[in-house]
Amino acid sequence: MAKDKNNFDNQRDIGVITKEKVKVKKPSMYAVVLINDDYTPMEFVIYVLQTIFKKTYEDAKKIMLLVHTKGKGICGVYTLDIAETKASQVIEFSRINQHPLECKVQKQ
Ligand code: TYC
Repeated sequence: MAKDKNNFDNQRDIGVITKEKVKVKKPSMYAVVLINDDYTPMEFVIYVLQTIFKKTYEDAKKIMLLVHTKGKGICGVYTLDIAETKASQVIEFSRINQHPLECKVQKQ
């Protein structure tokens, strides 16, 4: 094998050294926005925030009151599939319990 003084095999080690640049994009994030209404009981909204959005009672109450006074509010930010699943769970659970609670998914 023909090697030079640096132990480099001139016959075989030919070609272009390339450096692969792997680009990893962060996924787009989506907020689940809760909408106020005049009929859904406050305790029901708190329960929804605790069970579907894993909030503590105190945080759930704060979010509920914010939505109640401001008209809407973010209950969590997730990737699209998770945000859509949580929004569907809110609607389904509310309808089962005959409440008109609404929420929507909003791109961040
Ligand atoms: N406004 C409701 C009431 O007074 C409570 C409520 C809060 C409803 C937040 C919906 O997303 C909501 N009972």
